Amino acid sequence: MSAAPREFAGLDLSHPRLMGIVNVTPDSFSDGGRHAGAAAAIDHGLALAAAGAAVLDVGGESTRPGAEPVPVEEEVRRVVPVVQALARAGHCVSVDTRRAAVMRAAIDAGARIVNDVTALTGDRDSLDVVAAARVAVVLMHMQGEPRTMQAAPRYDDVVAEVGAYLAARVDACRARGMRDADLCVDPGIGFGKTLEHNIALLRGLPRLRMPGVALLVGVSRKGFIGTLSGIAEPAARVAGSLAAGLAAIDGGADILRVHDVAETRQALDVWRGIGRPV
Ligand code: HH2
Repeated sequence: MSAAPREFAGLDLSHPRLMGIVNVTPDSFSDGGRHAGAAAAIDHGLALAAAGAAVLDVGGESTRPGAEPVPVEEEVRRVVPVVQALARAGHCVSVDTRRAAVMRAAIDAGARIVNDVTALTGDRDSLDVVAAARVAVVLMHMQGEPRTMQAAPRYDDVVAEVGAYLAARVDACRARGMRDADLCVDPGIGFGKTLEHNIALLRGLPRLRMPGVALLVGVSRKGFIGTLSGIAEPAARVAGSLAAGLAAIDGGADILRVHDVAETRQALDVWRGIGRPV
């Protein structure tokens, strides 16, 4: 395994960090509903930061299997006020989007990281936007696209194929002058992957680490945890998410993307306290 990177987006990665998930809830038809959705998301983000999230990941479009795309203007309207308020409060904010226009608007509003489930391939302008703004990026692997990705995912060697894809995306960013300290890769657990693929990737994380580039993993409440535990309700998968998150940390993940920040913080503190090398 290669040496741990020292930083990502200005964050010290000498110990694992948490990215707290801030979903901007689909708003109602009225402006009042829209405002209420933003206010609730801001409050939630502030609570996650207080509970120990180093990054707040603001997203206005669901990428769950089967999800329909949201119009780009609507996505901008959802995320910008939330990014702005959380950045102004002094927090490190990432924007979870596949669209260059949303990236640009969120960066203008104070986002320091772009988190893209298409690794800057989903919009032909996204690499330009990120490289020109000199912000950091999370490059995630996905096979297919959210509407259909779980239909019949196929790989010959999932760890090798995901690793090669991520290495190529890192090279594309380096070729545009981006620094390794602003790059982070993510195997995209659940994005065009069967249970066996997800398990192979979690077991194969040490093979996905690249020197000087951070590694992020998102397992929180995902479907494979339901499959392994028999828990159908995503919000009831906290304990399973902690088990999977610790496995990811053991495999060399630097950052966990989680819904349940306080619970994950507690698990990591105990894990470190008993001397696991995190
Ligand atoms: N997973 C989701 C969304 N964005 N980004 C990264 N980098 N890694 C992930 O694993 C990842 C991600 C899952 O999205 P969704 O199912 O829409 O739900 P939520 O945003 O609540 O996690």
